[in-house]
Amino acid sequence: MKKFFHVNDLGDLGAALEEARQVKATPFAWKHLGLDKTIMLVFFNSSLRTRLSSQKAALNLGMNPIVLNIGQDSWKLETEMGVVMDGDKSEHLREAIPVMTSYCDLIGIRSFAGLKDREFDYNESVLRQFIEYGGKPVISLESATVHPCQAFADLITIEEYKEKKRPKVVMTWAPHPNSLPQAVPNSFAEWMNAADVDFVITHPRGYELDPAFVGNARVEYDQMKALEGADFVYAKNWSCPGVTDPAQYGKVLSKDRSWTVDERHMAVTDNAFFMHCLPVRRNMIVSDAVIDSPRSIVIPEAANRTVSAQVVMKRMLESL
Ligand code: AN0
Ligand code: CP
Repeated sequence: MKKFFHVNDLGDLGAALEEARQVKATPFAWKHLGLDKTIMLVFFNSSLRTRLSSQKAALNLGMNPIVLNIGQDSWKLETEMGVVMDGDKSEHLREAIPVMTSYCDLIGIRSFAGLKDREFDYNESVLRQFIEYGGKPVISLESATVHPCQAFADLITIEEYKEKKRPKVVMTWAPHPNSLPQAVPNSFAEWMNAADVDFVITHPRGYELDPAFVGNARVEYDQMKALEGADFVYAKNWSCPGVTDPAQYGKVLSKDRSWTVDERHMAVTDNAFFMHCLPVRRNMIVSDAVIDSPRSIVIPEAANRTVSAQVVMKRMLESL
């Protein structure tokens, strides 16, 4: 495996889930694979889970992780081509990428959407440069449009907790004070469409996700109706994807707290499990009562981030 951005990169999803079960059961069984191998984890943005779970996954495989925080530990990097570099950016990705990849065997990148220029973000312009100029296998650790390590961990978690063969999974938009990327909901939709689940998306009008990710998923604008009979409630905020009006891209169109997932919402589900990728803002995205309830599985969900990252790194090491 040379890149990990989309669900298709894993090939057969059932086989990948079986591999995840094995990795979780015996995490140190492939330590030989990473001997004398190095993974570089490059962060343009903050992270708790991705940073730690990626390092842990690499260590489980016997690999050496090197973590770089761009702009804090390193020079600030320019990402756009053709600009006169007279601002605060000291170095261009064009040089920084091949330099970084000369020191490693695999590379993971966290580079959030800028949420200013839809075309730049939806072309995955930063990640593309890592592929073009890096020449090493690339993992998206949340890039402009996708967060595949999260979505894979989410699917692993749903497989572990499901009480029905084909559970109903509802992804609901929830309010947040800031403008957040669409990477998490995009990937979750992509992965749920590929999985054997009954998938429904609910959000206020104007928050329609890119059709490339929504696929044939059902979209229901009435949140309570969408949640009826749900087995899993997956809450997430995202900013306006700008599908119908690119001028609205990245805007916060609503802060309607009636969308905050609380006991009233959970009451219409089939005793659903509550999920969120974290970090989560309590009493904005979800009420204290729901996230603290026994049906909240946000912590095991986060723990599975090590498992998803390890499967991906294992496959990349196997194909070096
Ligand atoms: C980020 C986002 O919504 O994409 C990271 C989530 C994993 N969240 C925040 O910036 C709060
Ligand atoms: N869920 C997730 O990716 O968390 P971090 O932003 O803390 O890495």
